[in-house]
Amino acid sequence: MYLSKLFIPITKDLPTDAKIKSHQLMLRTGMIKQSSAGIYSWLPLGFKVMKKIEQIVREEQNFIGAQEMLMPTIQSSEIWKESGRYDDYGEEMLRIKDRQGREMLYGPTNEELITDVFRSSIKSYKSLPQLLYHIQWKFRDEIRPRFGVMRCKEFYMKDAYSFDLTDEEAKKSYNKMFYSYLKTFHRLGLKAIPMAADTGPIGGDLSHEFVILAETGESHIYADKKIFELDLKHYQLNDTSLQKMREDFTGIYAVTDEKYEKKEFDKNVKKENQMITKGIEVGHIFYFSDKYSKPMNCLIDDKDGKKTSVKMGSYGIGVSRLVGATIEANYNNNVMVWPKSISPFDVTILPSISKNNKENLEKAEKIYKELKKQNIDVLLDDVDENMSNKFKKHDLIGIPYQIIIGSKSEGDSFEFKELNSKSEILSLDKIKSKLKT
Ligand code: P5A
Repeated sequence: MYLSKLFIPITKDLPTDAKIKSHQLMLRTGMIKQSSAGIYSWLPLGFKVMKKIEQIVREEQNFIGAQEMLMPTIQSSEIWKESGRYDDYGEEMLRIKDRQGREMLYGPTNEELITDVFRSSIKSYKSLPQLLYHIQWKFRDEIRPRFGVMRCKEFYMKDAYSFDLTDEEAKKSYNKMFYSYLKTFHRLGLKAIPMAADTGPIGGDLSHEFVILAETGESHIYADKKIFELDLKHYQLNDTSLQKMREDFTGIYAVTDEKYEKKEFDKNVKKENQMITKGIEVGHIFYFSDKYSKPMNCLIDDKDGKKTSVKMGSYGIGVSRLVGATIEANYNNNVMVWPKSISPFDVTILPSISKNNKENLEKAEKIYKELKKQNIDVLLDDVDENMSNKFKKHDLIGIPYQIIIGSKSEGDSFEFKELNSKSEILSLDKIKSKLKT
């Protein structure tokens, strides 16, 4: 893509209403555009990053055997009346009526809808376990939407639901998701800490939230640094190993302010390992057994032909929130660097261009074609402006590699820079192989 053709409305001014870095940057680089309070359009650059995140989430859900489907955004109030949550959910639920006067709502979450789908088709324990997920917009009429895409009214969520015969079996599904979440966040270049959590309006008595460290986070975190020494590589996708994984990760002290007690913290964590910081919740998993299946009469036959309520859990990742959260976790010294796995482009070419000299632009175009042939997603800055402005702009956009075509490039060698490190002069072949790894 040529920068001059890209729909990327970069603004020089600092948005006055944006309080945190990710919100400022997303507005300045034209990743999003607010449409009304807490509701955004996703412009090409922002949309590209979100889609990359979505794809990693999808691959890791598929890896543990979860099956993708798609449920609608608009739901009927009937099923929410059956579960008893229609009144409980309160003003966060956006309630609407269709032309027949039927009460509908824009789904804030899908426990009821998936239970309805499940009960109409699965009747026997023989079809269990099942893990289903979709990636879909949600709406919560947040009283104070803030921090851009981090807490908004309309947001994009991956939500998964597990169905098992017994509580014991259901915990195995819970462990699989726990593993999948850690792997997903790792691939996104994030250090996520699982923490025991309150269950709020979703319910149940077993729940973990996954929190990444960032000074601008909404939750305070008290944790043992040892949590970062654990390595997912030591666990495999089988029930025994995953149970051990959950015990290892949850055996290390890590709580948010809701559960923090100084005495406990001091007792459990050595002074030098104590970490007190802030974090952003990027995922949340729940086990609530028959909280929805019982009132909604979602029954299955067990081995003896006896009817029993299916045991369920639900598992959410804030896909749109992750775009902002990743910026918060990576922004440093006025420079943004996207993790390679989700960067909007793999590399950017920056030729020094002037009215009288188009040679560098021609070189850049040649390299552009070469890289494209290798399936490298490349952005060429063909805009006629001085290099210092170009660098400033690209510091905002945060593409991890730059090929700079100016006085230092000679023949087939070019200045190659990994953001936040020194540049080096490399041949195009070397550059290609660096970009491929
Ligand atoms: C789990 C899946 C649920 O809704 N039901 C289905 C359960 N959990 S949750 O914790 O309420 O939300 C899951 C994740 O969605 C993101 N999120 C938000 N993102 C942006 N704006 C919001 N207002 C918002 N609310 C929740 C979070 O990442 C959360 O972990």
